[in-house]
Amino acid sequence: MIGHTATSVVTIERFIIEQERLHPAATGELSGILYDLALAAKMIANKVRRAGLADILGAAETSNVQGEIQQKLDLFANEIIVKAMDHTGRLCAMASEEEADIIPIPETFKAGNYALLFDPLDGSSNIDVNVPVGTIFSVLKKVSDGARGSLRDMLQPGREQVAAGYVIYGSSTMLVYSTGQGVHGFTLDPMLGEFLLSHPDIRMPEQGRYLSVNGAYEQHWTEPVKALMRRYRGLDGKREAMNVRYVGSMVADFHRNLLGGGIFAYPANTRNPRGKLRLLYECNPLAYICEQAGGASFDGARSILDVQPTELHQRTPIYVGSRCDVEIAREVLGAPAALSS
Ligand code: FDP
Repeated sequence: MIGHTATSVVTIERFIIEQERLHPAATGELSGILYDLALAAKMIANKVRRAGLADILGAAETSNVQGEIQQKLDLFANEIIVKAMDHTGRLCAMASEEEADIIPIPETFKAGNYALLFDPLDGSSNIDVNVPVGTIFSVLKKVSDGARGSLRDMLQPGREQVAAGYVIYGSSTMLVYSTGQGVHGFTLDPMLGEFLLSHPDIRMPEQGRYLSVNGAYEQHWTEPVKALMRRYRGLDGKREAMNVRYVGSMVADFHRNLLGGGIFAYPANTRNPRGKLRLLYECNPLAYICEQAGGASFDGARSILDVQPTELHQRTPIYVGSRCDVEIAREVLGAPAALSS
């Protein structure tokens, strides 16, 4: 682990370079992807910050721009990421929650050795009410044979991720990522326009305080899921009650639980038997971060990271968070195998 003193200012660029030096065989390609994502995050943060001004700016700008700022921020974020990444020669293809098919690298640009999957603006229904939203990303190594990427590169289990992370556009903008050597968080200094290391080597508490779940679906949960939620809330007398905190923006709920301890759950229910959240764009990257920070993940049968994806926009039930709290899910939901770390 790299030692930094409290007074040393470590930019994300310096941190990535220092991490890269720990791997003599590294080509710098993955580091380049992370810088490019940090740049895209700054551009999206800039748009998100102005979202609340849309009505006021409307007086000075065209109504088209006004509409775009407010309603199409997720499409803007999508375009920002695609344009920041497609020409770099580092990616073989991309996939986005906003697009039906994989996004090829244009023939005019060189293709690289990595695939990028992302949710450009998670929780975007919260934009209008000034609640934090986020960007989530996952990086996989190219495994297909052709010169350019294919669906096969995208449909790899989460355990194969070589990097994953998220950006939260909250009271400050933070980028949190892992390349498999712990989880590190950077806060955007708006005056410098730089992400600075603020949360080195984040460890998730073993047992958490917070339960993040949308209780409005209780009537549609199965009996085991109802029993599990009663356990978390201390209603069966078998554990201390957790505090229920649900923002409804997965990145925000996950981020709070990562730092404070807790579990985020989006169970399957009778209306959504496969859950709601997307395996490749949301669940895999956050499960990877969580497990890297000492937490765990579960889909009702196994770790999220062990699920073999079969389609790009696959959904999955998810329980992700503090290790002991996820163990309880396994115990109560009766999954056969022990969780892998
Ligand atoms: P949203 O629909 O606002 O984009 O990914 C989808 C997501 O938000 C998550 O961020 C959030 O945790 C979840 O859906 C909220 O869904 P419910 O409203 O069904 O609870």
